[in-house]
Amino acid sequence: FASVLVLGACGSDNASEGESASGETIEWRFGHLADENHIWHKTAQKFEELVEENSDGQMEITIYPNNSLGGETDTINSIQAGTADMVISGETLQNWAPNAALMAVPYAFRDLEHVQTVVEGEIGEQIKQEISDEAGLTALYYHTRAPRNLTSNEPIKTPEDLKGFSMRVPNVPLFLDVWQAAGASPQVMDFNEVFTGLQQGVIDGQENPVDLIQSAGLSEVQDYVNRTEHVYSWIYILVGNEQYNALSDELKEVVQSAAEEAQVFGEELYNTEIEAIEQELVDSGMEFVDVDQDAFREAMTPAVESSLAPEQLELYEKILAV
Ligand code: CS2
Repeated sequence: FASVLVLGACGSDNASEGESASGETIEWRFGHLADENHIWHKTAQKFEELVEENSDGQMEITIYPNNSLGGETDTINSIQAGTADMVISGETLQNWAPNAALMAVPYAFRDLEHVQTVVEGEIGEQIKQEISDEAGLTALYYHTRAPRNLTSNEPIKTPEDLKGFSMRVPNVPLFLDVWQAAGASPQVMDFNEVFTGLQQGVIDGQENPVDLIQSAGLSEVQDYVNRTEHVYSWIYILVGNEQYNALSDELKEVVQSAAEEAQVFGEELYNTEIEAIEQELVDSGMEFVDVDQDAFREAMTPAVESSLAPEQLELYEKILAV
């Protein structure tokens, strides 16, 4: 009996399958806003599978799609409070780390190659560090994103068409500023409230990449995708600093290597899936409208420059110069 007690007491060398050194299974709750068919969810499942397998069950990750763990901002607050553990987030983090705004500045990034160069370089590292310092979240891997487009029930080709147009934006102060400057009436709303808002006519439109337009089933309540392509950006998969730092070095290594594999998995999934989504939206009744992108850029850029603080402007200039 004594030998069992001793073995049980030392834990780590003899933890039975599925227990960490402390003998407890570490459970992470991972919330995000996309649906189960989305690239982000499939990549999150890959990450989950790798962590659970390679930790010999010492860690369990439960993924909550469709904002079923709460909206993006609420989930960030829950992680900071310790009642959730992981989230997919990006420019919304500017509410804690101002320079996260640079992840999604209208018309700052030329294309996804430009995004990748920035996120993999010193600017990306600086933003990641600030998110850790100011929001208490550790970025594990990221997804580059298709461009954001404006959806509506009347074609919108220039900012002139935005008069009286009420639209939803995510909890991103910079987005409120630029869409107001362009002539729309933007309001903040959680992503999972957008469909109902459109269905009930509370809002006339919203803006998102085609994959999230599809994920939220917006073809049922929106007729047009106006190719503003106003934001190329990236988004992080994040865990709370405290949750991550509580791991043993061995489990940190398991999480890091799972994140590296998930990064590659997500990139491959994006490359194979994103092209088909536009046609799927057309097949479900949406019409893609070419717009005067220069007019939108000219309408939004002054608002970008007046909305950003000096340090953010410095990074903005650096991004433009990459
Ligand atoms: C989504 C989010 O809610 C939305 O519109 O596109 O991913 C959005 O980009 C968040 O603000 C990211 O932090």
